[in-house]
Amino acid sequence: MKVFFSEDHRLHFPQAELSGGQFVTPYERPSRAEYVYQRLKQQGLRDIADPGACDMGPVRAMMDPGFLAFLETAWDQWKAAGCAGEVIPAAIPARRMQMARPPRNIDGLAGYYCLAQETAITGGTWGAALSSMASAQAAQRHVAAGARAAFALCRPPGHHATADMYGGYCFLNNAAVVAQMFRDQGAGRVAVLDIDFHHGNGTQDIFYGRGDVFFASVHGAPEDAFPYFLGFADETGAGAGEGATANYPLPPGTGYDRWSAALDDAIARIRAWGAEALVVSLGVDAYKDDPISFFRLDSPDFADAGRRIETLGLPTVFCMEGGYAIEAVGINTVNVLEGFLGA
Ligand code: OKP
Ligand code: ZN
Repeated sequence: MKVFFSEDHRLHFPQAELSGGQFVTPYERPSRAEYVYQRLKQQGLRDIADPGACDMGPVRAMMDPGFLAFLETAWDQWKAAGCAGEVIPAAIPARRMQMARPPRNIDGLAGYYCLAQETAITGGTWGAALSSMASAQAAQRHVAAGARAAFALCRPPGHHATADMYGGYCFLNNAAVVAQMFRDQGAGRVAVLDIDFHHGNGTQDIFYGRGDVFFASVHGAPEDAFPYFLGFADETGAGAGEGATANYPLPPGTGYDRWSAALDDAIARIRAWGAEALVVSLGVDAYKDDPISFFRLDSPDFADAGRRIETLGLPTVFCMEGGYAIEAVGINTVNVLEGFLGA
């Protein structure tokens, strides 16, 4: 399986994550990608290419222009305003406040485009987010050209980002753009299967009203887990998208039996729906030792999950999302790919 990976992910290395009322070293750190890269090579998945530049066409077509302009200039505006630290807004519009009036003030503007304040923007964030998107796009082009599957080693991840919000360590929604690229190239129906521990709220939001992209997510129940405010089982799509969203929220302590039953159901839904291409939001934070999650999957379970996903028989783009048990992230991610390959 061909892999796309950009060293430019290192441009995004914030020092601060708001956690438990303190600033801690971010869980989403560059070494995550390095461990996956090393494990790929160790396991013989050595066909690893730099993706080249991000194609801004599909990004601009899907995302809010004001949001993109904000991401690109946030650091410079923050510094120009005399702010000493990384970009972390203090205030976010909440119930009954104005949702359509982006402020001029950069602290206000950052809050306007932010969905979770743990995620800092730095001078390198925009470049890293573009490089992550470039890997996803290159993987999509590789599959569109005839490969059965490809792996985009995306960092930073993307599935929490909407068309107009960043947060949850995500800035640009790689998986959503890949799904849309398949549609633009002629696939009638595309599915996104999100197996990251966290609900893919951004991807769901982008496709919620559409009947051409199916979204399925197996994740920690929102009552107990980030992103808290989306990912309930009764969210099934709206309008033309009614029935094209499937959520499998699962409780603390969920092990592979229950998790894989949800995965099987999601796979059956995608099969029955008639998807022609598949995008997998591949997070491995369902792992038992993940420091910010509460499922109990073990490393061999990830290989079994990859095997089950393969049974769909679809052209498949894997986009890296989360996973924070640093060394195990490499093993578990590559296990999914190897399970898919039948290795
Ligand atoms: C991103 B992805 C830790 C709380 C972290 C944000 C989690 C973002 C997960 N103090 N909250 O889906 O893996
Ligand atoms: Zn996650």
